[in-house]
Amino acid sequence: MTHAWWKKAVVYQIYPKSFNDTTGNGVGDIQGITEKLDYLKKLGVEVIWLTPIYKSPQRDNGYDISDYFGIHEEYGTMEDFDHLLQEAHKRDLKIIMDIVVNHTSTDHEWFQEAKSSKDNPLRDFYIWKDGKPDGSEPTNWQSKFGGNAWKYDEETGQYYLHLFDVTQADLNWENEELREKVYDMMRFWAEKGVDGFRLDVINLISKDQDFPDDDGSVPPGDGRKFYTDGPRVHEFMKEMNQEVFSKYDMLTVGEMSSTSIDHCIKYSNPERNELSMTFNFHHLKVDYPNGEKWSVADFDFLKLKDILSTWQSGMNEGGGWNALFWCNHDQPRIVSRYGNDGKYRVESAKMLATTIHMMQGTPYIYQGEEIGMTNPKFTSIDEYRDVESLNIYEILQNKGKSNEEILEILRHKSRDNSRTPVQWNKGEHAGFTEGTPWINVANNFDEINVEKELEDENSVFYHYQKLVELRKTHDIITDGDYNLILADDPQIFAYIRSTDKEKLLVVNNFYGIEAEFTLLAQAGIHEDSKSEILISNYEDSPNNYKQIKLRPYESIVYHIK
Ligand code: TEU
Repeated sequence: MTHAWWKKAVVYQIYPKSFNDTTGNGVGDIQGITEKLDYLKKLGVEVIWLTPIYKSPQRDNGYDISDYFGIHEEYGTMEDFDHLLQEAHKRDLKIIMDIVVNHTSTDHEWFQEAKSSKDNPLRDFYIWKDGKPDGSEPTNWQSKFGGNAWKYDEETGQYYLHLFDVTQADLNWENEELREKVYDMMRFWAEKGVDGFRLDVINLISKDQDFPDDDGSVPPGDGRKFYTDGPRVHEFMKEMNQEVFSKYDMLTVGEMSSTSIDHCIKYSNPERNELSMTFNFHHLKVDYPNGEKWSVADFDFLKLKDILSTWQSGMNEGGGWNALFWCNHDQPRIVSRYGNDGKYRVESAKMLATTIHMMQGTPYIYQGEEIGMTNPKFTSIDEYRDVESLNIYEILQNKGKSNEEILEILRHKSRDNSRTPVQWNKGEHAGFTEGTPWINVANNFDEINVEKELEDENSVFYHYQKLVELRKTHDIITDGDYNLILADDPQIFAYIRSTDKEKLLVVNNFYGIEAEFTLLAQAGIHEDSKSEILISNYEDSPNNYKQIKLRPYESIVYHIK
């Protein structure tokens, strides 16, 4: 079967700030990425996604862009970027850029113009509203980082909308001229030769133009139902595709906040000409009791299986395409979350990797995940840098929570958990910088680092390398149907991938105690089928797949013909 190239690719996400510093200023840089291309080549990935490297005041680490055509000084220059792209392409590595067009930084010249007066021609590039008759905010919508989503501007006497930080003003997609400017900018990067785009919170760009208050009848009542997968979003995506994506051979992946399968099918079914694929986050909310992120709780394993399986089957049936992932720069480290970052760190990191990499879709590996990096377990609020974490600290304090209680929550939930520097070796600052890192390195770097991983043939790194390779050599991973088995088993996540000719049986023990796996006849595997183990995380996993005594976090993939 022939595939669009991105259906068989694995993407590696780089958060430049924390990747590799070559100048000693404590912040990673573009040259630092170029230096590590051979390392990524060794891992076997084909695509690199760079989170924003544009000019930015860095209130939200680059997701607050002040100039889409320039490079943030700490990261280097446009020449450095061109060099990186060239060196990547030399090695058959592709690069996709992060495009943030739901909002810009309030430092962006468009906003500066817009804010200067009510009749400035660029006023309408953003979303301005009068307050309610009593002067209060136009709606009760909440910012994703806490507090009301509207900010009053003294000079012009109106409010502007910011779904994220107060310095991230939402763009007005109803304005056609704005849309054209955005497409021009995208073409600029495409013309440079980048291979695709990751589109930040792209399903939030179309707002209900009535701007109603949220009456809370649909939880969480923060206004999201009026702008999530909003009224004109698919029209805008088609236009973007027509104006930009269709002119190049690109991978386009949309980050979809609080979305649904139906919408993701629409975004990613090739017949609709919108995007290549979508990220959704439902499987990463099974440790939010009653939808509350800012609390500490075990994850709901049955729900996790159900959500991932529903998306596997649903997207397949609707002709959509999933981006597969456990980790990114907004999520805590998966091994500290659904795995075990103590005694069974290596086993559970490998098990989690296998679980997601044997599914249908395009897998994404977030820097450090491939060596089983953990949450850093910071012990003071002074160690945190993330604007969301700092806001929440204050909000929870005002609600009466103690310092220790809040720190415990942040140790589990803060976005900074995944933003600590990549641990390259056991030298000073884990080999990340010769200066003072902008955020502390996790203190387990002498045990967990790239150098050590590369020396150990049983390391987490080589497990990822093998998973990436298997996707290239076995089309069934891309094409096979997905069927969950033992849906109610409280410890085992097992599923079968199948085509007419072959099957993969994927069996994972998600816990640190033994589990008994029995293959039932309903699974549809013939008695006399031949099998081999494709990958496992214990050296001596049993060949007989019908009855298995799984050890802690044991994970085995059988190839059955
Ligand atoms: O994130 C969007 C988003 O909604 C979340 O993942 C967000 O971080 C989380 O809900 C907060 O609890 C994207 C980027 O990935 C993130 O880093 C940016 O901060 C955000 O958009 C704004 O651009």
